[in-house]
Amino acid sequence: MKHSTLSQFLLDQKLSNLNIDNDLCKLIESLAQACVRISYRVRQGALGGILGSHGTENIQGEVQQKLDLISNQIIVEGTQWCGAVAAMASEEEEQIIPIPGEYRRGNYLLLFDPLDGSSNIDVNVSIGTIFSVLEKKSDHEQPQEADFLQSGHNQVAAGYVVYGPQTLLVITLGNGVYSFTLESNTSTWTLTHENIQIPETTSEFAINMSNMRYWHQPVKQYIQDCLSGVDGPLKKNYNMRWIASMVADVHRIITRGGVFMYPADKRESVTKGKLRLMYEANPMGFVIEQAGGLATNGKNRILDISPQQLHQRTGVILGSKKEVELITSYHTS
Ligand code: AHM
Ligand code: MG
Repeated sequence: MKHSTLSQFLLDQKLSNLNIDNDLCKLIESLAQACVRISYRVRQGALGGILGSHGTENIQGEVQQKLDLISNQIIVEGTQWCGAVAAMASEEEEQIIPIPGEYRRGNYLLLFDPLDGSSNIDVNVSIGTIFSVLEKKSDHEQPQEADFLQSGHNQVAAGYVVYGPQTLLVITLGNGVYSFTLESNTSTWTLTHENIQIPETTSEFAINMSNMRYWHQPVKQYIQDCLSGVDGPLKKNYNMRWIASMVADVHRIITRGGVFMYPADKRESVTKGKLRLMYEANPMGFVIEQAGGLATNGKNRILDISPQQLHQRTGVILGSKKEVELITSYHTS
């Protein structure tokens, strides 16, 4: 494999794919650079005064951590000037974020969860940034919320950065999944994994088991059958992992297979799911499918859901193809 930098990789992609233009490359590069700065702030920890709650709530009514807001600001400031973005939307902001008048406005819509898994910041467990890029399809000079309400299959790029023992950027531009490792001394992203493929089968699931009493029957039954191991209908023993950082759980699945589930359940706040369609499910769904896996809400393909609201939630079941098909069969039988 050629250990190219992110810039070299994007140039190669542009030369071989007519759908990738200069503006998309500029957007990805400036976003990746912003994530270098987030990575630095994450690593400073208590020394940088970034731990703890900010004392405010986001549109979902969730408490915002200091690092949620710092990361949000770093991404907005790090990408708004690049000339490629029409407008942005963030999990942490109620309204869409316009591009200030002094900068050129491009044709791409950037959506992001600046710091996913933020309950893990203070306990020093892997966290991440998730992003999704759409094209503005309307003639609106100033993009509106409706411009963002496109199904996930329209994404032109998506991915995540995981701030873990290594800082990795995992990205798809619609032709496979690639991963870059950050060399922090030189702030360089170097291609380290290409054409990533998720194993089709698995015997590892990820779900927050403490919610079992709220689950609907298909999820309860599937997990019950997993727990029955070789003596049950699935005739194999399962292992379980739950990091409570979607980026870290998805990255494990990208690396060695598995399924990740955050289904809709009977809790009032989770009737439509917990995770956000536009900032979490769609970008992760795109990455997972591009790596040969599947992403559904139990019944429908995530990427085919037609969004009605910027901050809408969805159930999520994603990962190894055959296991997701199996879980889907529990929902349809
Ligand atoms: P966040 O965007 O507020 O950080 O919430 C999303 C996170 C996911 O990373 C993770 O899979 C899930 O919430 C964990 O939820 P729970 O604490 O209910 O297990
Ligand atoms: Mg999140």
